[in-house]
Order: sequence, then structure tokens, then C-alpha cells
Amino acid sequence: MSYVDDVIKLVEEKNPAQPEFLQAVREVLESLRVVIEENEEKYRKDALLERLTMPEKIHMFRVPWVDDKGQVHVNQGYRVQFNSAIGPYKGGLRLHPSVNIGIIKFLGFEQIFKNSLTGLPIGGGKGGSDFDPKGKSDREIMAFCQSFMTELCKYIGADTDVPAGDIGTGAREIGYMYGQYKRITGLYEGVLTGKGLSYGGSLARTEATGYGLLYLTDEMLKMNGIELAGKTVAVSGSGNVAIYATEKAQQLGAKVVTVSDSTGWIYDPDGIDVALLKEVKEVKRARLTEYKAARPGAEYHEGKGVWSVKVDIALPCATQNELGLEDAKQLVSNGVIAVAEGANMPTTMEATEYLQANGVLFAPGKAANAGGVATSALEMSQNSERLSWTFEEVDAKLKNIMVNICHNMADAAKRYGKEGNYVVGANIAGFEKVVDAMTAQGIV
Ligand code: NDP
Ligand code: 2IT
Repeated sequence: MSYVDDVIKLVEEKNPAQPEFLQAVREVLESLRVVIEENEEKYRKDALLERLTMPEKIHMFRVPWVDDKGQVHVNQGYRVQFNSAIGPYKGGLRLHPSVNIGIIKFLGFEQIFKNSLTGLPIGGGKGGSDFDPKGKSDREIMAFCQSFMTELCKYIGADTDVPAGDIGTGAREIGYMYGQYKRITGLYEGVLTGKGLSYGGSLARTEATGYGLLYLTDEMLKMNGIELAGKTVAVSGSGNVAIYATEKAQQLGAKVVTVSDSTGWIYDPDGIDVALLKEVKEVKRARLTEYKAARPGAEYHEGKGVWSVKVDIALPCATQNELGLEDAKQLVSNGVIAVAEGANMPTTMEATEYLQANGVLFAPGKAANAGGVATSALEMSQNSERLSWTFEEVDAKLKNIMVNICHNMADAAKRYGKEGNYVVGANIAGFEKVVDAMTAQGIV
């Protein structure tokens, strides 16, 4: 068997109950086949892929906290420090009841290549907890965050591991965690990104993932002779990534007609009202039914359905595996031109293959949503030099990074005879730098 097949089999045997992790490993290794085969003997001897698919360290810990009624709850905390070949571990913290070790490992594995693609010196990591922030009071959120950080602080630091936000972790949670880190360690350092502007946060970090997604999408369309302005767009999700993807798409002249959350979705034929969406989601932390209540021209539907709307561009920005084969078929039959992933692995492998086989431009998450972590790395730079840059400066750097990623993934695909296959291109471009650094640093 080939080395790639051997390692996929090994990872399957060792991680049988981690379907998302296996999915991510298969997707990456399958697409790296062309590169691995060129150096098969050397990589096998160095156990390169065995090392790449095994986290350097995994921390798992108990997170006890007390609710407003005095009841004690216990959650599981995680930090997976996957790969530090090119820089300190970097990646978000997900707070969602679905979180388990397999999901954190999939996210940490993706993060290695994504962070490499940014061109900035950051390794791959991810963490989080099965804590559910929904319906909790501010005090309960603070109690959880303080307890979580009381353990996590032992493993992180500005030069070792720098967590940030992800699903369920936004500015409020980062604030509580930062306060606790500082209280325990006495260090005022850039140990978390996504911080508030008054205590070391970067301008444009809030917007970065969504804006970056549109900068890359715009560039990918341009490379293929297509204009973004005037296009109709479906966005899923209504959190941080979805909101700022919608905002930038509309600034660039496209019309976003859908958003969703875990209970339902909105179809707004006049274009999503971003100010209203922010009010509902960022301020009130309410359901999308409130958006509909304030916007009579919009429709609200229970359950799933954003991919059934006829659009030119689809931007999945909610969660993993939210766009399956049937959705892909519907999008193609409605004439979709491009799909770009704002979320991590939102498209199943079958759906991705179907879209690509039908000529749809497809930008994988590790390239398309890299603007968030790239701007986190810019926040780290600003913290190190104890300065803050203007919004325009950060936004210009972000745009430049996304345009570079777009060309790098296209060029890498071309180099290996897979022109237009940006999944292969992004994986190769991300992999090359990590492998180079791992090889140079010896067997560690
Ligand atoms: P948020 O928590 O701000 O928003 C998540 C959105 O997705 C909400 O609308 C949420 O609905 C919906 N959602 C989450 N889980 C599910 C689910 N299981 N089923 C249906 N809907 C769901 O998170 P972000 O916007 O930060 O993250 C969205 C995606 O983008 C994730 O995949 C994340 O890993 C990825 N990402 C985030 C980055 C960042 O900088 N924040 C950077 C790069 C990638 P509800 O509120 O009802 O749960
Ligand atoms: O998936 C991701 O890239 C993030 N959640 C952002 C990570 C970061 O460190 O900003």
C-alpha cells in the first residue's frame, strides 16, 4: 500500500470514534498524495505523516462551575496543541455542547495548514469545552470562563500557545478569560487574541474572518473573470463570521439574501439588513424570529434550508458538515458559480467533489476563513511592539494576506497539474512550509 493509505489506515485504527478528525485527515492526506508520492521513501522513513497527524500534546481537564441557583455543573475542557513547527500554537476555543476530543482534533489539524497559509509564524492548536453558553446569565458565563482559565493558564502563554474565539466564544468570553489569566499569572501579555480594544485587542479582528472570506472570494472570482458585484449570495449562520461576511459582501455590491441559526433561517429578498442582524445577534443574543418580527418583507423558516434558495454564491459560515450532497445538487441545479467556506469543514467530502465536478469554484475553509487567525497574528505583533495600528492598516494587511493565499492555492494546484482544484492547492501550499520546518528541526 502507498504511504498515504498506510497512514490513513493507522489514523482510522487509532481514532475509531472521531469521525470529524478522520474526515479532516482523509481530506488533507488524499489531496497531498501527489506531493507525498514524490518523496515517499524519505517521508516514510521520517514517519512524517504519523507525526503530522498526532498532536504534540493534549490537555483535558475538569471545569466545575456554579450556576445562579447554587447548582454545581461539571464540563470537560480541552486544549489540543497540535503542531508548533512554524510558531506557537494558535487557534480558537469552541464552547458548544457538541464539543468532544474528535472535534477539537479536527479543528486543530485544519489549523496547522490554515495558519501556514497565512504566511505568518503560527503553529496549530484548538481548544474548548462542551459547555453550552445559550441561555446562561453573564455571571454564569464568567464563572465558567474563570474556572476554565484557572486550568488552561498552565498550558498557554504569549510565546507558547495563544487561544482565541470560535463558536460560542466571543469578546465577552475572551474578556473574562483574559482577566482570570492576568489575575493568576500576573502577566499582562498577548496570551489571547480577539481581546477588547481597551486592553490590547486589534482593530478589525472582529470583522476579520468574514471580511477575509469576501476578499478571497472576490479574488477567486476575478482570477476566473467573474465580478462579485451584482451577485446574489446565500450565507448560513448568523454569528461572528456570518455577520461580517454579509456586511463585506454588501459593501462589495453583492446581495446577501439568507442567514440562519441552529433553529431556522431567514430569506430576505431585499437583502439582509446587517444593522438589524447585529442588533438581534450581538446585542440581544436573540433568535432569528426577532429579525423577522422587525422586517415584514423577510421570511422565517424553521429547520434547515438556506441552500435551497437560488443564488450565485454560497458561503457556509455556521459549522462542520452543514452542506451535504443533496444541498450541493440543489445549488448546482440553481446555477451556483462559487462556494467559499467561512466555517471549518462545512462541506462534506461528497458535496465538495460534486461541486468541483460540476465546475463550481470551491474555496476550502483553511484558505477562505484564514483571515481571522491571520488578524489574530497581527494582534500578537501589535501586542509585542506595544502599539496599535489603525483599522485601515490592519484591514489592508488582511486583504493583502487573503489575496496572497488565493494566488498561492491556485499556483500550488497548477504546479501539480490540478489547475482550479483549490482544495488540493490550499493543502499543498499549507503543507510545504510545515514539512520544511519539521524536517529542519529533526525528529521531535
Ligand atoms: P458564532 O458562535 O459567532 O456563530 C455560530 C453560528 O453558527 C450561529 O449562528 C449558530 O447558531 C450557528 N451554529 C453553530 N453550531 C451549529 C450547529 N451545530 N447547527 C446549526 N447551526 C449552528 O461562531 P463563529 O461565527 O465564530 O464561527 C462559525 C464558524 O466559523 C465555525 O465553523 C468556526 O470554527 C469558523 N471560524 C471562526 C473564526 C472566527 O474568527 N470566529 C475563524 C475561522 C473560522 P446558534 O446561535 O443557534 O447556535
Ligand atoms: O478557526 C479559526 O481559525 C478560528 N477560530 C480563529 C483562531 C484564532 O486564533 O484567531
